[in-house]
Amino acid sequence: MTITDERASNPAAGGADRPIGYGRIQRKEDPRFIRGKGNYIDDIVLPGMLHSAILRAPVAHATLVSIDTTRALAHPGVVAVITGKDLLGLKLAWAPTLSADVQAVLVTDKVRFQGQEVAFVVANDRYAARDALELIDVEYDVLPPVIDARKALDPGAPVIRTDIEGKTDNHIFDWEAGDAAETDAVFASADVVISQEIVYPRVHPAPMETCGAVADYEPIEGHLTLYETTQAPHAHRTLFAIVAGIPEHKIRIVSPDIGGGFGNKVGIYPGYILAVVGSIVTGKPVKWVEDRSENLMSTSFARDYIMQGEIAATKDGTILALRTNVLADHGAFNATAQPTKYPAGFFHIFTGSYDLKAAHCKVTGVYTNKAPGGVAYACSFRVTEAVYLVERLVDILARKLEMDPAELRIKNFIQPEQFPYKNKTGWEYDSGNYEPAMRLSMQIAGYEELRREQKEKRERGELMGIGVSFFTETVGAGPRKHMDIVGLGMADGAELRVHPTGKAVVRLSVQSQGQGHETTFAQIVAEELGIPPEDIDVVHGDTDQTPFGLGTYGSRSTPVSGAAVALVARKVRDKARFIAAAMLETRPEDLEWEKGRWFVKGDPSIGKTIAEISMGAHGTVELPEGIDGNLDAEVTYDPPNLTFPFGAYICVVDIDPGTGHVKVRRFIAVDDCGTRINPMIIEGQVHGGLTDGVGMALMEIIQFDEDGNNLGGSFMDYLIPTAMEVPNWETGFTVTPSPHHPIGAKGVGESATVGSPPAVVNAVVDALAPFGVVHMDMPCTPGRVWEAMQGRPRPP
Ligand code: PCD
Repeated sequence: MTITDERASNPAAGGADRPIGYGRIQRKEDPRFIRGKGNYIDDIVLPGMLHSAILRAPVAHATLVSIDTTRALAHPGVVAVITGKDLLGLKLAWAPTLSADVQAVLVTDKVRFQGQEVAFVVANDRYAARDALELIDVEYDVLPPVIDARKALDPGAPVIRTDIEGKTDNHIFDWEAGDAAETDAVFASADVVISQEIVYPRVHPAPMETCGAVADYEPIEGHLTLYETTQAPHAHRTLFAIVAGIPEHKIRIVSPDIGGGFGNKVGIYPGYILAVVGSIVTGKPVKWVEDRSENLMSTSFARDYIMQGEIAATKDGTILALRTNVLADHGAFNATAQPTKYPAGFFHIFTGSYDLKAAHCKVTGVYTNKAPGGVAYACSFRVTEAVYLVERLVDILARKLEMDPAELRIKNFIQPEQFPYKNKTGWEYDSGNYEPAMRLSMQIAGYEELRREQKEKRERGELMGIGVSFFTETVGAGPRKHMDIVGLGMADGAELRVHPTGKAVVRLSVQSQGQGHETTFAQIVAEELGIPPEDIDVVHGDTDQTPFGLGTYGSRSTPVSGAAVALVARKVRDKARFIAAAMLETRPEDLEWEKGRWFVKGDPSIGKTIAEISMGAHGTVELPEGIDGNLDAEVTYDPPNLTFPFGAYICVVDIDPGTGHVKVRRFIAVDDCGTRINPMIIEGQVHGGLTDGVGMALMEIIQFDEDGNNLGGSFMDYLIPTAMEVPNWETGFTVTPSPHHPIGAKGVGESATVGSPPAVVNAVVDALAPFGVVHMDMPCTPGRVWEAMQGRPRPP
């Protein structure tokens, strides 16, 4: 392991950057990954293990008339075929979702989206299972589907959720935040009002590894071991106990290495439950792994918000108020992952980074005949949608007022002395210092020079666009008194043991999917105790070995679990002081800490290192009253607030006037995630998120035809960016620590996905300004850009 202690101050950060625990060290998990020795779900092979496949509905909306499994059962190698009727008998046909709705595990009455689970085949091998799917005879009676969310509430629209007693429409919820009357009053007297419908289309997290599970039910002890691609092993265990009626202490969830989560692996999908049922029914371990199309068509989508947004401002560009009305397409079951009290997630952070007089938002959720989900794909619960809305609107305002979009933003920023800042919809931003971040990104970009270049090019008819965005994220959910998921408070645990020789193991309730937790969480302990990171083992992803906690999503691991780890290390340090005092025959209050050791005040030559203290604790030293013989501790951390990282992004695009093709020429990203642990990992997180953002802005969309056929069900149609489509990222940072986090860190994992789509679209629209284009909806594909140039913008 290369350790370069990155303690040198960073001029751009005003000298404040002091990365934690040796800073930019290489990732401890990478030797295993780059040698192909990772252990993913499909690598798990248990003795006698069976394989499975799911029959999926070919249509979006249909009554299930009959289903005949005789031919499939007779197929060689097939061990069991399970239908919805079988599940009804087991009371497992419907499972609770993360949003207090239910979802069909297998269809019993009606198909509600194309790709829905209809039957489950268990066989000796994968091929037999797949082949048998074609031998299941199903008769459907096709019904008219609801595909356009705008028509979901029309009188006479087909009712999708006939399973809900008394349901006569497709309405799920209405939710609002802010003060409507106050906001309307500000709008009524404003000099300038701009308004725009902005669509954030349906996209998919599309992680490299699809979802999968291996279920191993042991009938004698009644013990279930479930290997699963999950971002939240403990929450899944509790839900499985509730759904399957297996006592919680007899369930072990193991989440091994995960090939990307991005929110896709938060929910509980029918496939996981079916693997368990398959194992119970056959008495053998059962593996289920979905293919790419199954992943894109049936597991959680993200976004799908139709937003009508408005800004009220003065003539000189002071933003006064924001209001929006949103139609949220939740698909056939409301399975959105978010804290219970927030049906639209944290969308009400849509006031962004600006100091406003008033704000109001209303969100209406509807059912359609599409896959359920609405996951926080690389976004803390709808913050992506919120940031996209406000950052597009601010750009539209800048155009209207003929102001520079960066200067307009700077003029309206919440000022450093206003933090902690209470916004108009109930959030308290912990800390921020926005203008330096914006100015730094402008400096890296050479902003004025770019504008000059653009002017010249415009005169020559070339299409160059410069897009600015500024975002505030809302991560680290969340205080237990406000936030829970299906009744489980959003806290996280950490356990730390220092072994007699001074090596340590820290056990986490969160679950890495590639973010590098094995490295960064060891770094936090290293910072607090002075044990080198390579001597600290990080254990996660196994409910039998780790403390309870809600898991990894919404960039909450560092804000919540990272805090737990810092505090558990401090607990150990405090205990070590008593033991060191006993060893040195002095009083604890006469000792002073320096990284890695307690020493006698005034005589640094007399002291004990953590390793010596640990040996003392486990050895023969006489321990003080009330101190037991170990250096272990545990903590459950309930965050007092979320953390609010932020960033300033600038994107430069060139558009080919002949084809409408958008090339992202440059992208400058300045991020502030408070105290940084590992700058290299942070850069990796930012690079990944920016790539995601370019993908959504330019090419990714899950679309449907009018019959409800999914048109984005493979990587032939659902395009994701490669190295060819992205530029060399130019990153910078500022450091504004979180005042309430023990080490001042904020999350960063999703920041770039949140901040980059508006920067790219703002750049595209800026390039198209000569054509009078004020807005265009994502993805800005060549076809759509070309149509916009002809004055014919196409709705998604
Ligand atoms: N960090 C540092 N410093 C600071 C912060 C942070 O260093 N200040 C680092 C840490 O430690 C880690 C990372 O960085 O390692 C991240 O973090 P965060 O922010 O805390 O986050 P998390 O929790 O850990 O994670 C999560 C995220 C999310 S959420 C998502 S989407 C994505 C991201 O993460 N995903 C992923 N990133 C990533 N990466 C990878 N590789 N893979 C993946 O999958 Mo969601 O809600 O789920 O949608």
